[in-house]
Amino acid sequence: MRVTRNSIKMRTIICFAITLICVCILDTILSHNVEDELSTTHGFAHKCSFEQIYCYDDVQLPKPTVGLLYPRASETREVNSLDGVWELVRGNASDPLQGIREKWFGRSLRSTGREIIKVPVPASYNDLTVDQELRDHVGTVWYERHFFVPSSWNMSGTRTWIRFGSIHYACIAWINGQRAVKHSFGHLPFEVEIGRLVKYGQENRITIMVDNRLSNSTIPQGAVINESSDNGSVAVQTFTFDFFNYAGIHRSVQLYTTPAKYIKDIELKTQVNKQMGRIDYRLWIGNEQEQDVSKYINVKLLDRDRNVVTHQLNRNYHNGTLLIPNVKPWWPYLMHPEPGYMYTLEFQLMAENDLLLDSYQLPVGIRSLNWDNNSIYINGQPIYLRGFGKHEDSDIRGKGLDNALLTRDFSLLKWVGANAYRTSHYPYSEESMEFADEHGIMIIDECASVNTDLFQPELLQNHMSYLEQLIHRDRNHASVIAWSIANEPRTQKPEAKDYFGKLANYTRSIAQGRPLTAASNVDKPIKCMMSAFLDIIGFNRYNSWYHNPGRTDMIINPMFEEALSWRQLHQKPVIVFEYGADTLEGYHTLPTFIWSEEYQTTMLSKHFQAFDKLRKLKWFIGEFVWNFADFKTEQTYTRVGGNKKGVFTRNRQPKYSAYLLRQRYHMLASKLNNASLPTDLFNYIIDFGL
Ligand code: GCB
Repeated sequence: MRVTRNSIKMRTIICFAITLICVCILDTILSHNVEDELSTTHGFAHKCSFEQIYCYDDVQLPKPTVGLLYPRASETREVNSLDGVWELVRGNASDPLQGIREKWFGRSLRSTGREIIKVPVPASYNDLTVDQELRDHVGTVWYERHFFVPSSWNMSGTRTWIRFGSIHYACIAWINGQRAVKHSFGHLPFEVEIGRLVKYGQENRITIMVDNRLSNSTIPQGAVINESSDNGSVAVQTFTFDFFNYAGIHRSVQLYTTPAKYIKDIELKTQVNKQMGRIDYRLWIGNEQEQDVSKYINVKLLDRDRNVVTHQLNRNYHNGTLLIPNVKPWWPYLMHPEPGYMYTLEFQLMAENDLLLDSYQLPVGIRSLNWDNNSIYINGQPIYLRGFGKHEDSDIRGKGLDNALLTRDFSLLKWVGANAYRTSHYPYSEESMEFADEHGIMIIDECASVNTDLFQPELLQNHMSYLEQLIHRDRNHASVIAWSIANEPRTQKPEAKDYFGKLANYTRSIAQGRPLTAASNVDKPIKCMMSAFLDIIGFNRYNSWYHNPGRTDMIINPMFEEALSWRQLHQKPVIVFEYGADTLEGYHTLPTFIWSEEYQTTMLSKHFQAFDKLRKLKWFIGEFVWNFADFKTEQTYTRVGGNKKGVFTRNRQPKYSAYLLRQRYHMLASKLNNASLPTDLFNYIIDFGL
């Protein structure tokens, strides 16, 4: 909890409430039909009276997602990327839906006469240019590009799809002027079959309207208010979360093909028992209603060197089990000499005449995951999490996928000896999930509910739907060890109890063998209306920063006492999800002074003492520094160019504290898992024998 920011938060919350009604009325008048199109709820109607606004009886459970396998080329599939340079037109901030009324999607964006900006995809659009209005834009922007679809894809028996890794926040896409798809959550993929919309062997046009506005029912929440400026009334996006509201086409856009009858979806569950590995798989077949020509599936498990380890021919092509003697289990980094061991599971859907119908390869790490009231266990071993809260954030590209940055981040994570991170405060890219699998980095996978307040039924419906899409996307990743359902929701409010009770019940029913957690920041555990529904208790606490700034002598006891009181209340494993201090790189003070590199280092060291006292009690399972790297926030007088609590700079160079943290994390791995220490962990100082 940030004591110094309470007044800002109160003001924002009051604005939220007052302006909510205005925004709704204004939007209804302006754009009723289009808002219907962009709405994240589906014909939601609740019958509760005004006094009972938080009645969730009419909230419908989300429909299970089926499909969305990550596009991978195979003998039967092709993938063409639409990443590259697109054209962008900024919508009118005072009339966000003008482009829909005027049907900009029906012709080239150039013909609107508006300024065209060439922008890369994937990237956030905000920081690409020197235009402040584009950076701070509220409302819609329009993207367009032309592309070819190979004529070879125009065969009966081939389906053409388009898949978007993530667009923030809501969007509608048209192909050659015809509506293809709409989607409303940032950070999650969606796709649509487009064979009926494209011209094969000819040029096609794709137009996408992206709307970055957040409301009281979006995940995360926000409110658009109108404020007077020197140029008249302007729309301002308000929110309480502490990161920049980057927007745009954030992840790759891909065209791909599948055969008519194809492997539509795959679900895996893995276990390890002594030397024996086990994979239970379930397949969904697309177009099954057509005359049933499929006969069987060939399932092959390939090791890292592409040798076939196990092979199975299964006449039941909906589910099956593979047993793997002498399995190489998936282990977290520094818990085993060969961490992150990934196999490849190949499924071949075969026809009666032994012809190959479809083929898909899925990377798989084989491991067991269990938990009880004291710990989480991987392959039967209790784990201790050493890690970070992170952000997808970097200079210029914002939240745009950047494989170079991912490579650097994973290299730093391993250098510093971390074995885990939380995807604070939204799902990270599918590419990063593969990096995590391969490097043995454990993931607490968080949905985009940040600082959730105003717990109305529409929000719950979206929240459940968001978690459903997240769990569907990430369920097959060995690295995912828990689902985080929220960060710092206002759980001291009585209405949070029913809300989180319903949310946790639903999420547990689809949790794919992972525990539920969340990051709480209430000042006393007893006040939290959410934590009783969780399997792992997580909390955020900024002793010596928001609490008692400057006092590094007020860390060990409060941290110890707080963790203990969470434990005493719930008898569940406890983890600290956030602690930290803003630190200006290059600012040094002796004795330590707040914001200096020395202060951050001392603050970490004091926390280590509290964590070691807690570790002795056996139910304390991890420590996550806030944050891995500095990141951009909205403009406020509490942030100098963003949040500076990174142990690394925004440009991914170490601050002074990184060296201390590195010693701690590697020595924890050595103590708990017999990992060998890096030779450069300590610099040579003196030979005491001389
Ligand atoms: C928190 C939030 C995180 C902020 C952090 C801070 O509690 O979870 O999003 O960035 O505090 O530095 O204020």
